[in-house]
Amino acid sequence: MEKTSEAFFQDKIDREIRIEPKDWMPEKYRQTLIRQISQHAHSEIIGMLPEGNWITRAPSLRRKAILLAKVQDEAGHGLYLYSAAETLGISRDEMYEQLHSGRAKYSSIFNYPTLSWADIGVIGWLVDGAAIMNQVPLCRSSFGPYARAMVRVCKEESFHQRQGFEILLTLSRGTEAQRSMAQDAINRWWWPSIMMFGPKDDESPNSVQSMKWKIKRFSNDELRQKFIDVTAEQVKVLGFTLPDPNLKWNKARGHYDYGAINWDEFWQVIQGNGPCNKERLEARKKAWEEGEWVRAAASAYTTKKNKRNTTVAA
Ligand code: FAQ
Repeated sequence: MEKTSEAFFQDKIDREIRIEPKDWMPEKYRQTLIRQISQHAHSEIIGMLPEGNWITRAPSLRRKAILLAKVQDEAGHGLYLYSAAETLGISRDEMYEQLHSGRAKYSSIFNYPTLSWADIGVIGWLVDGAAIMNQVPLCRSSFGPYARAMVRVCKEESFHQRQGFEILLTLSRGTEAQRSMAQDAINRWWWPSIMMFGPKDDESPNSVQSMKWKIKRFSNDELRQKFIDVTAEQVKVLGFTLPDPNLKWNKARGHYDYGAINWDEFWQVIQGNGPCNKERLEARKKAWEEGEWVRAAASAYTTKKNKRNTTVAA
């Protein structure tokens, strides 16, 4: 019997051959990637807002320079990811429109406020830490442009994670007030950070197909468990605690057990009802509208330059 295009495609995936933009792919594979990569890109761009809030208030010039560089890196990640999504046939303008109209999702985590300087340490340690746990396997994702973009993103994210840990280590050796500020930030960010991995496996509609297509290499719960196991050890070095009385090493499972996640909160946040959803979208829309003249000037300049080059060539 002759093999269908779909069977050839799955066979390539099974043999670990990367799919490139010009290769045949099922429409659903293309749509799944557009959804995931654009959501990822939007997360990087919206993710600049909570930290951007602290650039002018960072406690020293050194801390300001580091934070500025980190936020700039996130912008770069957003741009590589938009480029990767464009190879699938969607335009950047369409992706922005989906974000601004509220049709596209972005990571739940960026809908929480950054209330103190310690939050910047915790975002680096927990949020970038969770992002790395999720993104390292994406370096082996079946779609070439996504997998290649992830290699650089992950290198930069691991620097971000260490800078966050170092902020917390410094606070842990500081005054009582600094220690309690850091513990408060950990208490507020812990649960939202473990929600970043997405719904539990039996409530994750996309996981089975995405794993068959090797877009995802591990399930949401597997990655969440790995992150909890690593973080439960790291927090001991800092001398702080994670706000979960049920967090206990389970020798038989070889993993930490953990308490119940508030899934109602997670679904509320991704449906637009988190503490900062409205503020975040408003900030992006405002930046888009106020940047209109820059886009117009850049495109007028390109037209002029191309015209001049054509005249010279003629
Ligand atoms: N937030 O069936 P699943 C970062 C949605 S980057 C919002 O499990 P899937 C760097 C999901 O889209 C952080 N929505 O979905 C940084 C789906 O919606 P739909 C972003 C979520 O795709 C650090 C529905 O729920 N990273 O932090 C979330 O198989 C510091 C059902 O879920 C990525 O995007 C959520 N947490 O698995 C930047 C990584 N979870 O459209 C600045 C790439 C799920 O079907 C500062 N993405 N949803 O209605 C992925 O790995 C996957 O897309 C998952 C979700 C694992 C997020």
